Parts: sequence; structure tokens; C-alpha cells
Amino acid sequence: MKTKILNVLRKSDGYVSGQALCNMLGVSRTAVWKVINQLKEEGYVIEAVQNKGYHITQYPDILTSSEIMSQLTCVDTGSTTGIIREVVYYDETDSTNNEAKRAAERDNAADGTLYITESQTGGRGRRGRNWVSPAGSGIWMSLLLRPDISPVNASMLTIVAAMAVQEAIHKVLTEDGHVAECRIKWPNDIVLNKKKVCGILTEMSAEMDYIHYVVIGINVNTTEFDDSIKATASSLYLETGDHLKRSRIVAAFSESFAKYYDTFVKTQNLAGLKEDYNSMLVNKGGEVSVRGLYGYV
Ligand code: BT5
Repeated sequence: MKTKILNVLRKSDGYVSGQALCNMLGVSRTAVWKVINQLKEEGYVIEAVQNKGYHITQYPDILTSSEIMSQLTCVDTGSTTGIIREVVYYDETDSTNNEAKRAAERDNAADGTLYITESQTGGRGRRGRNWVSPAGSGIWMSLLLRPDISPVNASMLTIVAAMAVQEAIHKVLTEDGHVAECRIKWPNDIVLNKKKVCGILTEMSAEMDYIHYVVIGINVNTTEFDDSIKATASSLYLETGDHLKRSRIVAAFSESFAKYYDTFVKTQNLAGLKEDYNSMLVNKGGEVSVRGLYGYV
């Protein structure tokens, strides 16, 4: 019910009356009032005006399931758009990739579940490298997928994810009037003003001819870096000076990923994505092209 109320309020321009919410959800005024109070406690600034109703004037920078899913739900039909069907949020966890893998194995968790946290105590990069993931600024998330594709083609999902992250960051930056250029640096680094702003770690459990699951772990907006990479790594905040709401990037990622994933799964190669991918490259027009990408196309 919280997601639905948030969904209706965020997609309405003006006030929504308490009675309209009651009718829409088939619940009492008290139930609506309780949810409004919960939202206020989470940091939403909600104006309540007699005879007019409720109106959200400020959104917190949080990554809860309601905050993300309320952006991906159609008010009229209640159906969701994008790859993410469900969000599992943690205030803190060891690693969202670990959470996704545990849930896939232990609970048979469903395709399209997103595991997301405010901070990780044991985040991992590629080849087991440790990853610092403090609270408050970064996005640490892992998408669980159960694609019906051959295991040998699964590594291409990192490219699909890179395309979706690039498009999501570009969309949110453009909406907020930023001119910083977000692009893909071949093959799958996302760069903003030529500095890396995203890391992707794809892991898989499979048999020779069958994928049990794939976990795509993504981090965006890291602000703490080793001295060794300070010159080449950055964050959305460091590049724009703006605290963009992280949930908007997650929601935009969900929609973009679904679009590119659909195309990819049909062919299990990158042919259908080549044109879009090339247009996202930082060295567009230069010597790199998806045609030679790992020989996949
Ligand atoms: C990666 O590692 O690029 C993949 C990191 C994936 C972390 C996510 S967080 C959610 C999920 N849960 C986990 O436990 N892991 C995943 P690596 O290949 O080690 O990084 C290569 C280089 O890129 C290193 O020098 C990094 O510092 C740099 N780098 C990675 N992510 C960056 C980012 N967001 N911004 C700037 N530089 C980054």
C-alpha cells in the first residue's frame, strides 16, 4: 500500500485527497494517514491541506523498495515497467551480489529481483578485489536474472548493463540540466567527463548448457578512491556538484535495461544493439567498434 500511495502522490501534479486515496485502495482514512506518517518519517516532506489533500514537496535520497517501485508503476493499471519486478533493500549487508546469490540458491528468488543497500561491509570488485561502500552517497545494487540463453553468451550481459547505466545517467543528468557527458569507454566502463563513474561485476551459476542464474552487481557514485585511481575515477556528485536522487538512476536503469535486454535475449548476440552501443562510446567515430567486441557479433 505504501508503494501505491507514493506512486499516486508522486505522479500527480497537485494535491490528492485522502478520500480519493481511500477509494483507490479500498482502505480506511486511518490506514492512509498511517502510511503518510510512515513516509514523513522516511524523509518525504508531505503537505496536508484541509479540503485539498496531500502533496509531496520534497523527496529523500533513499533506496527503499517503495521509493524505487513507485517510479516504475503505472497509476491507472498498477503494472510495472522495466526489468526490476521486486526490490529487496538492506540498510547494510556484506555484498548485494552475495545477497542475490544466496537468495537465488536458498529461496529460489525470482528473475528481476533487485538487491540494493545503503552500505556494504564486504563489497567485491572483479577478481575478488575489496570494495569500499560507505552509506549515504553510492548505489550498490545487484540484479538477479534467470535468462534462457546459453551460458557462453552470458558475459555479454555486462555490455547490456553498461548500456543501461549509461542511458540512465544520461537521462537523469539531462533532466536536471547538466551538460556533463556520460559515455561508455570500450568495452564496458561508464565515464563522465572521461572519468570512470561505475563498476560492474557479473557473476553466474550455470551448467554446461543451462544458466541457473546471473547476478549483475553495479556501483555508481562512489566518492572514495585510492590515491592510485583518483585521476581516472570520479562520481556523479564530484562531476556535477549536484546530489542527484539515486533512486531516479535505479528506476531509469530498470527501464533502459529491459529495452536492451529484450533485444539481446532474442538473438543472444550484440548485433541488434550495435548501433546504440556505438553511439554511446566515448571515442565515437574513433577506431573502436562493437563489431570486434570479443568476436560476439
Ligand atoms: C569493478 O571492480 O569495477 C566492479 C565493482 C562492482 C561493485 C558492485 S557494488 C554492488 C555489487 N556487490 C558487490 O560486492 N560488488 C558489486 P574492479 O574491476 O575491481 O574495478 C576496476 C577499477 O575501476 C578499479 O580501479 C576501481 O577503483 C574502478 N572503479 C570501479 N567502480 C568505479 C566507480 N563506480 N567509479 C569510479 N571508479 C570505479
